[in-house]
Amino acid sequence: MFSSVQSFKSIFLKKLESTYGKSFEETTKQDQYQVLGQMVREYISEYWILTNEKYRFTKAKTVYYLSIEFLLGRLLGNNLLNLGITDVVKKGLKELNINLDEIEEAESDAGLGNGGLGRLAACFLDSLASLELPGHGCGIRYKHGLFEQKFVDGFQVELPEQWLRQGNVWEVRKPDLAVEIPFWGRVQTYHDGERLCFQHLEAETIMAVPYDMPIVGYRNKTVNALRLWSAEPSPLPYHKDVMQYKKETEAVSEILYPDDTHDEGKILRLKQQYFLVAASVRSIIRSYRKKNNNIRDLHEKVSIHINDTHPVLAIPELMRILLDEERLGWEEAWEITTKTISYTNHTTMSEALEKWPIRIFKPLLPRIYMIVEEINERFCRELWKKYEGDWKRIEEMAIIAHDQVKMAHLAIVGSHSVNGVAYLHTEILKHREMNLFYQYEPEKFNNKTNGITHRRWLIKANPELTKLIKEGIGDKWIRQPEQLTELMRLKDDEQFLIRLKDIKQKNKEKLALRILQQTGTKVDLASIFDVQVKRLHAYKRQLLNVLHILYLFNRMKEDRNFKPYPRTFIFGAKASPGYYYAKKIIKLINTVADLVNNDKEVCDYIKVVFLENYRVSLAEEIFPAADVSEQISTASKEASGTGNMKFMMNGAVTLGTMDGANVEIFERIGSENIYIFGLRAEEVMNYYQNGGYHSREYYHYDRRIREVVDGLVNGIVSDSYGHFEPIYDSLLMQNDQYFVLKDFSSYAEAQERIGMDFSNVLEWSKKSLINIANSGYFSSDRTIGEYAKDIWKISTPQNVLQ
Ligand code: 26W
Repeated sequence: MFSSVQSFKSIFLKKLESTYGKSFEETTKQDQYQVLGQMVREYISEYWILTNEKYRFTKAKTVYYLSIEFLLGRLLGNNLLNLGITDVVKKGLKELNINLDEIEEAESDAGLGNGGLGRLAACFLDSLASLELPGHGCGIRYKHGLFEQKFVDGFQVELPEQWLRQGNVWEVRKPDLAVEIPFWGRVQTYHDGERLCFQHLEAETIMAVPYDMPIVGYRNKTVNALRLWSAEPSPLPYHKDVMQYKKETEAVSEILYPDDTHDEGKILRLKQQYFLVAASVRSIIRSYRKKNNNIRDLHEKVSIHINDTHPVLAIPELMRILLDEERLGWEEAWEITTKTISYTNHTTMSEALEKWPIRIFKPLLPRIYMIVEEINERFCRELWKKYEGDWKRIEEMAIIAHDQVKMAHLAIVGSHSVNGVAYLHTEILKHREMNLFYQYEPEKFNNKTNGITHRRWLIKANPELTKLIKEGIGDKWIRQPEQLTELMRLKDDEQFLIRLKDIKQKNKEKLALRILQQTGTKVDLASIFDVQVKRLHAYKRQLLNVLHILYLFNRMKEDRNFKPYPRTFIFGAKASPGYYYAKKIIKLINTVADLVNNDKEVCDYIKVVFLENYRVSLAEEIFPAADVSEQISTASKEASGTGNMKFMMNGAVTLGTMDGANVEIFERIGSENIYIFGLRAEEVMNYYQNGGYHSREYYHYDRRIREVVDGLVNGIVSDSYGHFEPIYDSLLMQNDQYFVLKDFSSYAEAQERIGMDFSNVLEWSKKSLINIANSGYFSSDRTIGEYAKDIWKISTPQNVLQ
């Protein structure tokens, strides 16, 4: 089918016409996408079957990555790349006068995630398959992914996302593998001889139907699966009101919660979590049972990873199966469970730590609640042995306390490995946030610094740069990204540096076109493209960025001789619909954009662009075009960041705080190739503990700050729609929790250095090259290699069937 341009072309044409019953000329880009997608999926299925046979035959240990989010983005281009058939397809289409890029644009993003955590899961799947590791994802097939964002008068408006409107060519529905998940009802105990048994009665069941999506490895014939569960009514509902029952069931996989970090505590969310976990664990056990007969060896063949605490009910669910269905004893079941499960923490922000009130938990999941209670009791008893009399410690560590179930505590207690996502983050977990648990079981804790797949974020997103790198150092780095360090040989090669700069320039031109199309703003191609794209959060400090823009504006207005190096400030960010403050910041950025872009004296030097609906496919256009990467979170708050790595790999230079993985980027490239500013994590944490920060002093003593902050309320950036008092108040009345004013001057100073350094074309290009050369470490292949070896104990199976 893809063996030659000719055969591809003829099959494509025939299929196109037979599928749609119209002549080739009449088909739309969407028709063409659908048919090409189907062809690719068919091609994949052959390898999919072989991969599964290999796994079955070798009985290889398998990891299941449970995640409430998978932010995949588009799949066509990525699958073509990994299958190694991009060129054949591109050439064939070209002969038909079709541009592959346009077909790719007909695909909607699979946006089943909020941000970092969900995208990390997607990168991990790509790496697992590319490293030929037996590892599958388990998630929810939300009918609506993360909302579509529009700006109306500068305000964010959310529209329901509709990724399944045209169907999904990549998925395979497997109704024969559906499983029933019970909710509500009551638990009855009875005796079977000596044994106390439990029965869940009068439950309301929901059917979980799996849809499998192929995850294609990079040119290695490996195809793993992402199994997404869809909620449907059970065939025999005992309900009288069938319509009502249908609606309530389908609600479970209707929508992705658009909230990151704020735990809303809604029943539906807990339902989603148990739905994911119960369906996944049942299907994991079923597949284990097909190949193995002793359930006691489960942990030798299966590893279950929980991505943050959202799937933590996998722990009591596995216990339930081992106890109630397999009839093992508690100790035995517990040992198997903890040896099977491992857990990653993605945030230390207390608002994000999940806690469920017993009043919600217990009636919804009666049997699971009993098990959690017993886990808690046994755990507290163990603690008592070690810390007899230390009530306070035991209370603080308990899984159930003050009428709440603490999901992070359950995750730590019920797994054999707990990891953070960057060196600094893990240290903070060990020595602050989870210190009591670290004291109790230090050997559980470990770090796995995040990574990104260089296949999507470099090879796919930046083909020109990929070509240049190949010319410079060959292509070993494609399978071994750490080999990118070979580029260091070229750091003084002027010709190479010029070509690198030219590619950046081309990518900037492409992005400028997109900006013009979407916003009507014309940007200066010679300006610095200074980019901040990520979820909108107070701690990520988009505010610091925009206040600095206002400062540049003020200064230009008051001093006609002040001419900053021209800059285009580019933003992309969604705010959680209920996050009032974040939405204010969006309005502020849009208001500042209006002010700056329409000011005759300023707009030749500064432009502000806020791109709507930031998502994976847009990100792929943005990273390759960035000169400066804004990673300016309050130190200690950003667990890792992964955007920072995508920018770096595409040759942008970081302007950042010593936070998350920025610290590790800094360590690899040295201070000349990154712009570091602001408080360190230690200092921030000391201020939180001991006080001593008074934001008003910075307001009073720094005229730049005063003018900018006053501008929020005195009419400069306020308009008929709204003033920015809440932001003003957060800075002055609530003592600026995120140290925006404290870090302002060192940020402004770093920006000034950037302005000066950028004009030295060769020097800047060298920084860019050094960033690229050292980005291989941040490939998710390295990260997944570490998880596989240290946590999951899985390896590439022997290829038995040639
Ligand atoms: C309770 C709702 C909720 C939803 C999502 C709480 C917390 C989350 C996530 C933990 C938020 C998240 O995406 N965290 C990000 O994870 C990335 C991948 O590890 C890190 O790079 C980011 O620093 C971290 O903010």
